[in-house]
Amino acid sequence: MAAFYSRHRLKHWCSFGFQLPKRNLTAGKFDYDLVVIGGGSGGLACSKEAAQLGQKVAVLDYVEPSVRGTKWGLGGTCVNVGCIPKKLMHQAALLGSAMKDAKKYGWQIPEPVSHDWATMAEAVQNYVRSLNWGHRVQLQDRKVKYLNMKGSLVDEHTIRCVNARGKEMTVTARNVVLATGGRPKYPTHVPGALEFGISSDDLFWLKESPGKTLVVGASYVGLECAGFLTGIGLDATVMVRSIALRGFDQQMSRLVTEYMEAYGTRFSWGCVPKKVEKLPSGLLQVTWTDTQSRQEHQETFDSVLWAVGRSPETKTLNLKQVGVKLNGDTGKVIVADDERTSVPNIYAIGDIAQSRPELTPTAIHAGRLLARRLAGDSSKLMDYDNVPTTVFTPLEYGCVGLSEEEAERRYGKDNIEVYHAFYKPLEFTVAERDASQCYIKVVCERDGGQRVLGLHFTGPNAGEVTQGFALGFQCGFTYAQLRETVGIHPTCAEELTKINITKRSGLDATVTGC
Ligand code: FAD
Ligand code: NA7
Repeated sequence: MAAFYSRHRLKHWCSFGFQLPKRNLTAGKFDYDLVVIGGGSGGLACSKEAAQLGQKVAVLDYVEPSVRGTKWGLGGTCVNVGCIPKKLMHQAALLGSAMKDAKKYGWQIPEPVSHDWATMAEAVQNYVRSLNWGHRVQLQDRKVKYLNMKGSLVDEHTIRCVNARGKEMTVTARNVVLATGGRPKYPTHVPGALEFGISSDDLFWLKESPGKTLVVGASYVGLECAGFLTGIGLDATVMVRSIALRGFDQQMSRLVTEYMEAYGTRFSWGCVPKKVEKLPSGLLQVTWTDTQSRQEHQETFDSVLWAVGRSPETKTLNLKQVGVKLNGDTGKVIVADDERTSVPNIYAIGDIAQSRPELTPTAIHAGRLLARRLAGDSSKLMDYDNVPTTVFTPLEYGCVGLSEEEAERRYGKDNIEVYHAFYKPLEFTVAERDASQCYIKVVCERDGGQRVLGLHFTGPNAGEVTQGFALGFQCGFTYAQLRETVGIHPTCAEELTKINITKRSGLDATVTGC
């Protein structure tokens, strides 16, 4: 207690300019208190927080070029080949739709309007490079040693570091955090997949348009990529092996894909790729099988984008030899609630950790909390429940909590109440846009206080809408509290506060009037 008070008082002094003595725990035994392997969302957050709390920290980040040879800078998946370039390209697509709407609102736009990939790509890539630079500066400012080297474990305290030229060194650390993320998978059983296909690691760094594209895989990465490609005017097809958006609420998933189909994305449902061949023209000829009819089909594309999942980067870390246990099926690191692996001083956060959402904010939050625990500053654990997310498809889909299916599975169909509404965003009216897939669903416990179990929203700015309601979720809000919340008019989010038709009633859920 006394220690707490004195540290607390020291922190108070710091706000008046006094310097807090660094709590360097290495005491000469190790080079660092903490070495983080992987400078992505989780690793950067963890290393910066630990350094801020007085630990001596190094972070290793090394990008193995993609199969196609694409490389990028510091910051990991989200910054370079994930959230950031994806959302910016989604924005490029939304602007295309906005331009169509604009005419209805009186804007005179000379026809034909066309999109130039090279301009968009250069702007996006320059922005990403600025983020790479920003991360380097931040590490320097926080006194985190940045090593642009590939790390692997020699023993539980020793890390072998190798740079791009093959130069080697070792560093030692009291604690090690693994945060090496994941990379796209390739269906290596499909001839031509590796030679002729690309992955999301390449798409965002292409200098020239991918042209007519086949996207194989229908999870959110596949749908988002196909969505923005369609939106900027390219011919895009999604090949779906089974269902789209596995793990998400399937009614919402259908609305997302129905909208995409209406918007121009083609779907090949129930199909699997068989081979990819390069024709003398340079076009890629794809042969695939319809799993229902067993018939084979062929079509040519300019690009084939594999979005068939991601593998954790755990293979080259020498984990097994050091005793870090992995899940045999997924290759992910098995972690306890405090992110600790089977080796007590080694932790894993972000996409490589088993049963964690593959999302940037969870990796960042987990990294910060872990740093605080390692520095002895807090004992707070990461709460992985009720993490909100949004799929940035042409019609965005945001959700937090349980899908309807999962709520039924956990509570029983008779023990949940599902409120729903089909609504029309005001901005769609003048623009004469079809709003058939703009839908809201709130899944609640049926009895007691009707605690909200899941909230689902398709429509404009779904991420912004869902983020706000995620706070309610964190506070365990009920249906009654949702209805008592005063809406902001006229918005799409306010429809959530007005929701009153249950699925059970069978009544028409179309919102009419204000
Ligand atoms: P990463 O960010 O992947 O960082 C790992 C780093 O470690 C990389 O830089 C890697 O090169 C490096 N590394 C690997 N091995 C070594 C080694 N041996 N030595 C040194 N360095 C190494 N999440 C969202 O929240 N919102 C989104 O909209 C979103 N969109 C996405 C879109 C796409 C196309 C993809 C692919 C992902 C998206 N994600 C999104 C997921 C998000 O990017 C990841 O969940 C997040 O980046 C995981 O962070 P991480 O710290 O675990 O790993
Ligand atoms: P996911 O979520 O693993 O989904 C992979 C998709 O690819 C899914 O639709 C699969 O269909 C499909 N798939 C997988 N293998 C094949 C083959 N061989 N042929 C055809 N289709 C296939 O991966 P994502 O890359 O979209 O996302 C992974 C994470 O990265 C995500 O959580 C983000 O956080 C970032 P299935 O449903 O198995 O039939």
